[in-house]
Amino acid sequence: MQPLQRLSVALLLVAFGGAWLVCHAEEPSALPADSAIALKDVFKDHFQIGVAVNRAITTGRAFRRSPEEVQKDVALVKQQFNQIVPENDMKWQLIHPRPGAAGFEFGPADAFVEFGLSNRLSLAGHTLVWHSQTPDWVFQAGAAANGPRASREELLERMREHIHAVVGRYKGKIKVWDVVNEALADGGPDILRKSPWAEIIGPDYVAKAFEFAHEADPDAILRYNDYGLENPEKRRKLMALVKSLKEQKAPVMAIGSQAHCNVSITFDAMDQALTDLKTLDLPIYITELDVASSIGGQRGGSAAPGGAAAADKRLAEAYAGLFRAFVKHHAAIEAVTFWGVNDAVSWRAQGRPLLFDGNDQPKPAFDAVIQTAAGK
Ligand code: 9MR
Repeated sequence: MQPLQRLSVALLLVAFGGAWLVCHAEEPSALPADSAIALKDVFKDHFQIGVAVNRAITTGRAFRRSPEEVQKDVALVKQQFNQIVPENDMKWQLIHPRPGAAGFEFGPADAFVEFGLSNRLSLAGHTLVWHSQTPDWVFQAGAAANGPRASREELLERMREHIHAVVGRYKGKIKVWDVVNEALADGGPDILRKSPWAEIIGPDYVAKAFEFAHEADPDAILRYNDYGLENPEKRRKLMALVKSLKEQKAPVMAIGSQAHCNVSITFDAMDQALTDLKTLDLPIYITELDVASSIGGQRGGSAAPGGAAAADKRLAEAYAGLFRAFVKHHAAIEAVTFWGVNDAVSWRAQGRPLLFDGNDQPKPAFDAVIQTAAGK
């Protein structure tokens, strides 16, 4: 700044004096220290950068976080991301808890859509058909609490009604849907897991769900979404399922790879996964990215050895490997979506698996990810 400019800035400050200072002093610092750098900008030539948001963020109402924390989380979403997905609010149990047309609870899902549209964020819907978080009545004859199971025809009709109601409501607003979630079996020879969907309808339930979603919104991109695709055996099943869906002429239009990883993940593992998935010739979305850095189970586990700094370093290395692979294959990847905005709200908070800490400050893994955009 030239001396003359400096002088005029100083005069301006004196002129607006107290009011300026009070105004700014009262605003909580909502942005990370280096607020100039945003993931969505750094990767704008590669893919969208998304985040799963919870109800506190979309409604602004404090839930497990203080009002100030929620305000900071909202600011971080707007600053860093250009795509959102609801972490829970479109799951059957929450959006359609009771039978019949009057059994829907659209309020929180509407709030998600409104939040996204008013902040010009791309919207993904999650999820229409899943073995988990689906009320028992869905699988019962007459939607009764107990009694015999529904027939194939009855369950297909219930699935059709649900998909038409949910996808139809947000037609033209939600551009991409996780139509079927986690249908693949873990381990064993079976391709599909034994879920009530598969048991009652049969293996074509997956194709049917895609047909119904396509009827409800012919312009929506319809994803098949699953986890563990870094594992070659699970990936083989995914590829068999998608090939079979294509043979059935089901409108499967994209692959969702959740990518709930652990710190042992490497560039090579993700590179190989993406190389294989690309042979399906469908766009790939990384839908639920996080990297747990604690040891132990998925949700918890003991503290990482070597303390926080060592854990931060390992996490940064793991994320760098992943993003180097994403950048290498960026032409096939539409979006990379993190499963939560920060460590405090993550479903596996103890594993501190995200790029921002519980105060919404960027961790070393954030810097490592940013570096990869420039091919480092
Ligand atoms: O993060 C979600 C958590 O808050 C829910 O309790 C849980 C059950 O609905 O689902 C979590 O999200 C899951 C996602 O919907 C599907 N893939 C695995 C995710 C992590 O469990």
